[in-house]
Amino acid sequence: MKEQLIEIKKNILDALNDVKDLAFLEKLEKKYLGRKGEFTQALRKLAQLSGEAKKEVGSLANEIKKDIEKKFVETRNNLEGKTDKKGFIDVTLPGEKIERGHLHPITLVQRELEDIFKKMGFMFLDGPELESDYFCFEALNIPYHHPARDMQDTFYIDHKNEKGEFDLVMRTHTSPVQVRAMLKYGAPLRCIAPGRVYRCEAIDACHEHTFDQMEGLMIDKNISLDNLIAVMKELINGIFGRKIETRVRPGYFPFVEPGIELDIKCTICGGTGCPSCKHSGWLELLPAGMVHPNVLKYGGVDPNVYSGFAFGLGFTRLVMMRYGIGDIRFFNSGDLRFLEQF
Ligand code: FA5
Repeated sequence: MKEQLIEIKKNILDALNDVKDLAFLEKLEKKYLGRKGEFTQALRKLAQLSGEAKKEVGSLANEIKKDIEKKFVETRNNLEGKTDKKGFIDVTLPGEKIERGHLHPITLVQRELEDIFKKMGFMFLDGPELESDYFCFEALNIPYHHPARDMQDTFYIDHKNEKGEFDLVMRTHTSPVQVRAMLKYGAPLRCIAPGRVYRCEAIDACHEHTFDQMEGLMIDKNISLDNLIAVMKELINGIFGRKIETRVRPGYFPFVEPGIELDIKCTICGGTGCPSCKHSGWLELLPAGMVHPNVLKYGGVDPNVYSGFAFGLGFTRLVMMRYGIGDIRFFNSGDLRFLEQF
């Protein structure tokens, strides 16, 4: 009987080596291990043995049964594309796609802007988002009780100085970097400082409470409005790669004199009016001006020797116009359907 069991085992293992599909595997399983299968029938004969012979053949039969079942499981796993415990990998299976991250549209345009400004000799700076009242307003020619503070709705942090005044704010604009840069690097100076700013704002298609700006500053001898307009044109042409209609109007900011506003024709509606441009056809994008002498002094730069211009690009709005995004609220929404388009 021992020989018979060994013979059946050999036949089963040989047959399993040739299995090509699950249907055939199931047939074999039935043929050998089913109720009327060859191996099952052979085991039944064990009952006719007695004593030592029954013990000996019984233990061999158990061993063979385990081997056969193991081989059946392995064969089934291979056919179903699973790996066995030894780490078998079927290299012919198609690979699994690994999701890759990508850059946010703001970062993409920021890199383009950095390329444009690098060519004009500007360096890139960073400033703190939690800013002192001094750098955010005071050093920009906006004293504590000046009504110009109301132009920017501000998130104050619950922290007061010895005079009992709130002295820490989430920066409302990137302009504090102007004075920080002058104090650190002196004149002459060319820099841009992109970054996040915060305002207690009523939200709509073109206003967010958290958005990006990019400050620009150039200080040297004999800098004039001509230099400012030339740099602004370079910026607009570089980003849009085509002619975009612009208009310049006077603007008021306590830290520049004179101040201007450069608007671009809305690229979403082409100027006919839509929610992104508050139905005016124009988008306020680039306020700028000649740095006020008081601000130069706060930065330790002599206004009798140096002059300079500064601008505060509405960065998030520029990205909207660049990609034709009709609603600013998409940027902070975290909605992958939006983000995955870039
Ligand atoms: C300023 O923040 C000045 N610091 C800009 C400046 C710098 C002027 C240097 C002169 C010299 P304003 O508050 O206008 O200015 O904001 C600048 C730009 O930010 C706007 O033109 C607009 O494009 C964008 N902006 C303003 N508020 C919002 C908002 N709530 N959501 C999205 N973009 C905004």
